[in-house]
Amino acid sequence: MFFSRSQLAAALMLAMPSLAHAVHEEIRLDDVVVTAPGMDEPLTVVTDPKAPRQPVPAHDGADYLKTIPGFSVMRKGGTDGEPILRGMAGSRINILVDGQNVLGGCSMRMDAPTAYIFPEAFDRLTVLKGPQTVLHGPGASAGTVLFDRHLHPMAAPGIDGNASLLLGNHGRHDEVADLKFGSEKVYARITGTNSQANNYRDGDGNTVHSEYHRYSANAALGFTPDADSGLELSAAYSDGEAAYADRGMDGIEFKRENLALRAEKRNLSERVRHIEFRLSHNNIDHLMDDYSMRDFNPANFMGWARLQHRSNGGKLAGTFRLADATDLTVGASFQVNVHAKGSGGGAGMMAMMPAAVRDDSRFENTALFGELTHGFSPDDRLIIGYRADHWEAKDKRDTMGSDTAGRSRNETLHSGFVRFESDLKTLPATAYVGLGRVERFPDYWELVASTRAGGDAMMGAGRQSAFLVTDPEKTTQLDLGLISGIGRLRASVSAFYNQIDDFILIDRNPGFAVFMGMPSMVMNGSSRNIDAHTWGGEIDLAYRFTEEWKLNSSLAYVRGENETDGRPLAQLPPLEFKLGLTYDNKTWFAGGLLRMVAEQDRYATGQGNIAGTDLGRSGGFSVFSLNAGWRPTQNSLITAGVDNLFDKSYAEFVSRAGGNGMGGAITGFTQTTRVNEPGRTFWIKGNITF
Ligand SMILES: [Cu+2]
Repeated sequence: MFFSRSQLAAALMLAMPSLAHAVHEEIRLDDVVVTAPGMDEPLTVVTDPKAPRQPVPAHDGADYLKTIPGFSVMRKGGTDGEPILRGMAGSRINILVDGQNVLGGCSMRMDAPTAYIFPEAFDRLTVLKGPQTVLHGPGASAGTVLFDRHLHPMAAPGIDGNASLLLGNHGRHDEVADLKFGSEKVYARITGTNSQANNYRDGDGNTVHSEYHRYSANAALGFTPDADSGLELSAAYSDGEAAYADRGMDGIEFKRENLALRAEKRNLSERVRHIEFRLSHNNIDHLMDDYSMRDFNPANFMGWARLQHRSNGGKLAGTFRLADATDLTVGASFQVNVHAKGSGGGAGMMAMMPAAVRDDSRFENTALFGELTHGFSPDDRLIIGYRADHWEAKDKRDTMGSDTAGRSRNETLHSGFVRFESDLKTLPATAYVGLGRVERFPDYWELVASTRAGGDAMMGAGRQSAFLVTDPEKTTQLDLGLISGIGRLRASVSAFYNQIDDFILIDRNPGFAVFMGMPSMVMNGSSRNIDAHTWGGEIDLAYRFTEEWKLNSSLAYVRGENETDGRPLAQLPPLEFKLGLTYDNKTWFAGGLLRMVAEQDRYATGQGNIAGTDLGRSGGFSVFSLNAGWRPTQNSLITAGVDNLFDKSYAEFVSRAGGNGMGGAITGFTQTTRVNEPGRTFWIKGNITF
């Protein structure tokens, strides 16, 4: 993978032994079942995506992120939730799969980038909070999420890998196999995942329209002529279907075809520490309809829609040692995303009427970036970064669909940050303070899938394009925090305050859109710029009171204001607290997890982001879960759990309306204010490594 800031920091640490980092190594308290991974380095959380997690995640990236303090997930059904970091969703979080931006296709946001990520196929999950890196892509004002596969030579000729099997109630079963075979110089890696679940029941016993089936295959051929060099060519294919509890359609196809090439070289010389090159192609083909996975409802006359996103991307970056304690990473990258759309109206025969899929937009980004790390002393570091993004976007719709058809816009945006980190040996602790600014270009969903604000909901409002009027969003954020390890205690605090100029707000309002030349009533999303600020943070704490017993807890909070409208900023999750107690004697282990979420009485009904809008007040809840497990051998692990032991009926504040079709309830399902979370869920998982 790419030479990240943490690797850079690690490289510097070699030259300058740091107490705080040594402390982390020593008392890093790994949980067998991951419930709330803590911050290891300033603003960085690293977790193993192959480890079991509680509550049992759906087989896509969002639910894996939900265990990390600061993240929440907007539920739409059984899978494909929308990840939200500190209340920020969509392209405010830069989510990369092996360094690639995989943008979903759905204009109704069925497929966040995480819908195409099957975490167990990856080696490492890294979260970088805040606008404190410029290396990974544009616009990441809330943070960066990296799902990575290692490009390492094999230790010895032969075969290694791992496999897992998961079984749960409601027909849940997952199978994963990840195999690597070859020698020290060349390897082949084949990974396959399959996951299936029926509709789950909420705590009241109501069935939620949520069944899904997902599968993926990945094949890679790697050349590793020496320990410092690697070249890998890979191909990936995945598809599946998912029922949605919150809307008038289901996802019938989520096809991803991917080809990628990456090369890296480490330690070329004293001066040239690392060179990295990547090229990738992604093709997303998504189909949704209102008749394949649900009963016919005469109120539904939407038929089907096919949406495609074709992306090409590339990057070249190098890290150079300018002086003993000064490293500079510089690079360039490009990305081209072309979106296409086709739809058919009506149900039954009408739905079969073919409509051409044609391009509706093209977004092009080229960027130059640089990040410098300088150690003033063995204990003090300064990290600064700057990034210039050139954007070119084109509205490729016809005049029936958009009143800015054929128009283009060009913009050059600037982002940067400065951060100071210090290892305070007397505490001991590592403290950091950073100031960052991100200029984020509006994404496809904000510019093309949403109309402009102020449309008068008259016939043809769907044509009132946001393409030329929605401005880039500018976030200026202060981050500060502390990571400490004292004896048996390990704790971290991260706090932030930001001012967001031209925050892109989505208003949900009734309007008209044109389907197949016919005006139809829709709940129209429109985008506009407002000024806002948010503040909050996360605390995590772990205390090992004996060799076997450990307590851990986390707290996350965010609060925000829409200054333009004088209302609370929408889609911000309420205060959340987690408390876990685990016993582990190296052979047997067991744990309990209490998750408490406060009520949310700060909301702005009808306002939000591209994934959803506020539904009103939500009540607080507590959910209790248990897990236990056994390590039969060093290379195998069996875990089992009960999530939501007391079968509590509850929903997250940031959610979508439940059991909700286009013209009322989804036939055969109960309508609920929000999509309720699963009731009592049993699961058992086996992992083997070989
Ligand atoms: Cu869709």
